[in-house]
Amino acid sequence: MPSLLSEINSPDDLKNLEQSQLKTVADELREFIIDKISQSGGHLGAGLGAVELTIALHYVFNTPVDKLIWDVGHQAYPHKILTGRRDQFHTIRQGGGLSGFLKRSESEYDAFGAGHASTAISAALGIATARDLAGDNYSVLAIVGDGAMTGGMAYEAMNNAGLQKRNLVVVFNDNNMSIAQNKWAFSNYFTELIANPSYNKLKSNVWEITGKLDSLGDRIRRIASRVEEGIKVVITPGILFEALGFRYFGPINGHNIPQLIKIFKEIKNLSGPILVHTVTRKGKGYKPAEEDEQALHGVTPFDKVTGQSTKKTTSNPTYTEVFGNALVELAKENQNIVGITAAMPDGTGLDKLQKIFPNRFIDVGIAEQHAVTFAAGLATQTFIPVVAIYSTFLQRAFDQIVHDVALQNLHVIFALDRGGIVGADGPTHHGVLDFAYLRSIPGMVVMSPKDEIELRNMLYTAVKYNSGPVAIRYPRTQGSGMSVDKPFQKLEIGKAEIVRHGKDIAILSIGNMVNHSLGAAELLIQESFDPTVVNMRFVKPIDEKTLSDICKKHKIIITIEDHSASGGFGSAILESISKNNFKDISVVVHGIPDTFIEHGTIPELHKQLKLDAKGIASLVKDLIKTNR
Ligand SMILES: Cc1ncc(C[n+]2csc(CCOP(=O)(O)OP(=O)(O)O)c2C)c(N)n1
Repeated sequence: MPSLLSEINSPDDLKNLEQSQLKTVADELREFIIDKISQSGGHLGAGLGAVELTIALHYVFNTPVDKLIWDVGHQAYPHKILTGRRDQFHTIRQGGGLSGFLKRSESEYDAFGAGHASTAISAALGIATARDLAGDNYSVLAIVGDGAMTGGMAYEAMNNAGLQKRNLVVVFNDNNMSIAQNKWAFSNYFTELIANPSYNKLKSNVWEITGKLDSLGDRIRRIASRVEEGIKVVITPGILFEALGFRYFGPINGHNIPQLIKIFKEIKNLSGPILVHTVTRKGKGYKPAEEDEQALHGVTPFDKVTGQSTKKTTSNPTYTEVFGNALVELAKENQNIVGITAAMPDGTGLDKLQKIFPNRFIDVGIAEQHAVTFAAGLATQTFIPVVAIYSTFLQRAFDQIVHDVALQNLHVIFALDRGGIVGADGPTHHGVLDFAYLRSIPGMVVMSPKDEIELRNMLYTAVKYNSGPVAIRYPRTQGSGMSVDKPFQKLEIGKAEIVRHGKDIAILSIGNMVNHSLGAAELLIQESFDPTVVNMRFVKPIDEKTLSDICKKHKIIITIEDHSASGGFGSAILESISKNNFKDISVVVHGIPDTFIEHGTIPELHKQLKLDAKGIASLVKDLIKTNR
């Protein structure tokens, strides 16, 4: 018998099924996701937890006319499969394949693009406003996790939605987990409440009593005002949302399809802002993912039976690990060091600090803006905050870096992991704008290490610097595996290092591109070219002394960066050359062109962008030839 899932090519096919068949669809969908993601890797737990929710939403609502706006988008794999992308699903996150997040250009069912958290309610309210202005009539739903609810933007949007009173549904998908344990003050409250037997008994009574949902709000209030303290508990989960102008429904079991369908059908025709609180289990239906929600949030290919990764592990530590270990070493010596993460303790390597100095580790939730100003506050009191945030997510906190940190010249250290091309997560996650947004800020020091030892030394230098904000930017990859068992060394701020002396051309490089440039130099030497290679180390301040020497000895410079060619490291070199009036020098800036780069593996993308050794060598060769 053909599986039900194989017959579903759009939500219309789902709607043609009997409600009693949907449980089978859910089972098949889960199996399909586990099977495919075990081969390709990707986000696992969130999607498994949202299977029934997705089915119920597409069953009840008239998508794509009705709009589903998924927050982050990592939980939208079931949505992708049910909306015509089942047969391409095995290509997810691979070059040329489906995106791992939501993308308007990928499907008309992806009403709004995502990848970063806490944006869905704002986008949904914008769409709802457009609908009303155009005199249209369709439903708009934002599906938001409890992790995403730790981001301030979610409240900014709810506040505005509550005042605008437009028809808008927020489905609050509460699995009590972010990637790590969620840092949401209300989580404990909801968890205790939902687990409370008297609450559950009262709740089912209330559901029976209240009957029709369109009068639920008023009737619950009437009931609650009449009865004892106990029943008041029933309405309290909604108080937060009700105060913001939302009518609250829930909490309901987000794995119970009939219950989900019932509530969605009933709220569909209600007006005003509505919040449906569904309680789900991250990784639902797959034991390893249920048992270790954090580890199986995002996975590399794995063994379906054990849940263990099948990826061959090499022993080289990642830059993240090197950073995490170095920070612990430094924190042992300096009690003022405090590590701050925005919901990514493992991803940033701060979990190491958390284990050893839990008091000096703070996870602020998905709240990058708050993280930065919070760090600024700490820095005013002589603490040394190390704010470890992925380059792409720090984009959010630009004003906080400017206004709260730099303007007051506070000693805050920014550790930007995932600088440069990040691979499978694609354009929402590439960290290719950071040099530009950081170096434009007065007083900011911006550095990027060529290898693991330099990363350690940069962190050490940043701790000792004590004269204002410092940013260190490093890539997602593993290091070279070099021994880092060496004492820390303080670097001179703004001092470059010439790693190869030549005469035909100067290749000025930064960060992970220094090695690629050295690789290019090797290829060029084989063809009798003789390039100079410089590890500039600092995007700000630029080493003008070294640059002056380079300009005197070379006629051509090429700058290489794993960053947008516009406004970054190469631009800093050009500005410096222009300011100092260095003469008779031709400069080519090579980085990422003025376009968003899709997903693929890091080596594939570097190759495509001519940021690998071969690509750099070919550019250099052409330059030398045309300048002869
Ligand atoms: C601005 C921003 N910071 C950090 C992240 C990394 N991130 C991706 S998913 C996630 C957890 C989201 O938790 P939740 O909304 O509860 O969804 P769940 O995975 O539990 O379904 C985080 C922190 C992000 N996508 N965007």
